[in-house]
Amino acid sequence: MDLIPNLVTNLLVLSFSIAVDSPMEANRITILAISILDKFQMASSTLICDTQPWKELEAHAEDVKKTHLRDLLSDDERSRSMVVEFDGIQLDYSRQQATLETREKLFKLAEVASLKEKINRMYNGEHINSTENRSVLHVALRAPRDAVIQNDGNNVVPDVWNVLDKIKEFSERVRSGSWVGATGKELKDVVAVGIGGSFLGPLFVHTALQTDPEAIESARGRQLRFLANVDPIDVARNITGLNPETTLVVIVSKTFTTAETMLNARTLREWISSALGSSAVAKHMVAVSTNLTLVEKFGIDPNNAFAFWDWVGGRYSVCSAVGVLPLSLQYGFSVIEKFLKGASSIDQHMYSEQFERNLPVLLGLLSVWNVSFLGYPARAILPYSQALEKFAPHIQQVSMESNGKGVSIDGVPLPFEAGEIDFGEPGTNGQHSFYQLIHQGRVIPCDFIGVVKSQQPVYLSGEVVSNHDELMSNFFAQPDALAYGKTSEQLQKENVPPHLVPHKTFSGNRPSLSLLLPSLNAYNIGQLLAIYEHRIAVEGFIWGINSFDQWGVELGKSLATQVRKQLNASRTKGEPVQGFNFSTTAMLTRYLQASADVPADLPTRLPQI
Ligand SMILES: *[C@@H]1O[C@H](CO)[C@@H](O)[C@H](O)[C@H]1NC(C)=O
Ligand SMILES: *[C@@H]1O[C@H](CO)[C@@H](O)[C@H](O)[C@H]1NC(C)=O
Ligand SMILES: *[C@@H]1O[C@H](CO)[C@@H](O)[C@H](O)[C@H]1NC(C)=O
Ligand SMILES: *[C@@H]1O[C@H](CO)[C@@H](O)[C@H](O)[C@H]1NC(C)=O
Ligand SMILES: *[C@@H]1O[C@H](CO)[C@@H](O)[C@H](O)[C@H]1NC(C)=O
Ligand SMILES: *[C@@H]1O[C@H](CO)[C@@H](O)[C@H](O)[C@H]1NC(C)=O
Ligand SMILES: CC(=O)N[C@H]1CO[C@H](CO)[C@@H](O)[C@@H]1O
Repeated sequence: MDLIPNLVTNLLVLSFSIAVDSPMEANRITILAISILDKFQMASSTLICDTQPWKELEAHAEDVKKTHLRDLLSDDERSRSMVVEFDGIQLDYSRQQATLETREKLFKLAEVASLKEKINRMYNGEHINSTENRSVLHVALRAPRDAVIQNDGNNVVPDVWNVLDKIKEFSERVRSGSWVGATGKELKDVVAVGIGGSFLGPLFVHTALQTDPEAIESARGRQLRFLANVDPIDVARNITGLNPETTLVVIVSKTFTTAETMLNARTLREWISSALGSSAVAKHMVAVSTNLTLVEKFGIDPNNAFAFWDWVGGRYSVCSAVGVLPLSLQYGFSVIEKFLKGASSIDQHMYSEQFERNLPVLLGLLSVWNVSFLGYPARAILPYSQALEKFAPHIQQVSMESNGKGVSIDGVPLPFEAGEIDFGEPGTNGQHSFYQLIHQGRVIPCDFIGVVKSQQPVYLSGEVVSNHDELMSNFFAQPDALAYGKTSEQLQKENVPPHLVPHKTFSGNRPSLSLLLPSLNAYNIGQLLAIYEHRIAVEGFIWGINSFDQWGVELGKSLATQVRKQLNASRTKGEPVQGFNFSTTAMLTRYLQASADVPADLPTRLPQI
């Protein structure tokens, strides 16, 4: 094992000894020695689970599992030190199955995982998306105008602001009615066509703003809709009631080749041109893409294409033109700028705050603790706000597509599970659905997200509390119900019939954390988004995986290509199904036979609803 380091040392000694007489050769030998050392370090790169802090945490978890949250929570000093506040947001993680010692050990793990260096490398534009040799700079998308963020030696912030300024100008023209449709009518309705990251993030923000008083005012008389799934039912549903004359379609696809998005785009192009003529397309369709050639070929004026960059991953793209364009058309740029500022505030906090007070870092480390040491694979995201209805579906993609990996960043198979299973529903709806399992079945750590001031306060005279206080009573009660549970002794004291005691017992000791936001305006929505984005990055940095690629989505796509070809060949030329295994062949054949009424020459037919 010492062979390589010895060789390197000898080479360096040699290079030193000849440095005066043959400086060129000496230089060459030094470079050789360094590159050998580099390769060696890569090959022997240790997995995080082989480090001492990881092993200590494993041993420590055995101790912590013996404690009950009831006892941990009786220590006020501990609880006090597990509340952190930043920029109006309060995080309480005292109901985590963790002691002060756990926290210290997690910080040690962060150190050996080089967490701080990895965060810095992300912000410094290094190519941390190594499988694709790209930097990961969604933080640049919301950086202030005068910030400097480098990618390959160029400051990208001016490029970001060029696009933001262009969006501001364009959205103002559409909203003021100076940009009109082909028949001279104002464009009041927007359909954003995109899938995955081009859909879930913008839908989350749109849904969250829909009931915010300032956003309501600025969106009066306007509609924003989304079209994601390639299922024709989605087209039918989402264009129902829209008039092409007053509709602007935004096509969102980085490469302008995403199969689902482009078929939906062609469908809406047909919907517009069959009503208004093909020359209407340039007035009614714009694009968010990096491929201007394909945009133009499609019939969209490349001047109406809004750029983003290869250092923006789809699931991290809501702060780029992907989200900012449709959302600004609906709510006006000034509202969306507040959203960007909220995210930027968390970006600066994540970058500069010490770990003890750093919300995303604490959240990320605690998630690793749960998943890797306590063995809880899932997480429930439970916002007590209907406006956050689409938050869990968005985080599902950010988290599961980022961290659902089987190998380390160096390609070594992981002997532990990375990633977590995210799901969730707003409370109190979730309470009437899956909370039973969380209270008495499996242990699923929960994120409770609450808001101090409702977007839509409602009071009824004569009621005990306001409607929002009623909602929040649940937000405060559930975490304690999970943590403390209810013992059989308590039930006996309450004279519960003995045969019901086991059914009414709650084991407790179920971890959760609580995040309390001051309100839910555009700024707070930006903060919440960035906290979760960074939390997920922290988890990936600790596990030592690449949280920024998504190779797992490729295989299904390429197999679908083969099926698509077969369907065309069978329908147009009657070719038998071949090249598939028995099961697929049988089902494809049945599908084709039972749908033989689909015309082979495909005359155009739009949804009829
Ligand atoms: C990665 O990208 C940089 C600059 O963008 C380039 O100089 C370098 O050669 C690339 N590395 C690989 C392995 O492709
Ligand atoms: C449109 O489609 C998506 C699913 O693809 C759905 O989530 C959304 O709510 C639909 N409706 C509107 C009005 O955008
Ligand atoms: C645009 O797409 C075409 C076809 O896929 C490709 O050949 C071309 O290189 C792309 N251009 C850019 C700038 O990505
Ligand atoms: C990383 O690179 C892959 C492949 O180019 C890309 O699809 C992904 O979006 C990148 N991720 C980020 C966060 O930039
Ligand atoms: C573990 O800890 C986090 C952060 O405290 C908590 O919110 C979450 O519910 C837990 N579970 C998982 C799997 O992350
Ligand atoms: C579908 O099949 C027809 C004839 O069988 C062929 O001409 C056409 O190119 C095929 N379409 C595609 C997109 O492969
Ligand atoms: C025996 C057989 O037909 N195997 C096929 C099963 O399906 C895979 C994936 O389509 C094919 O690659 C095999 O050839």
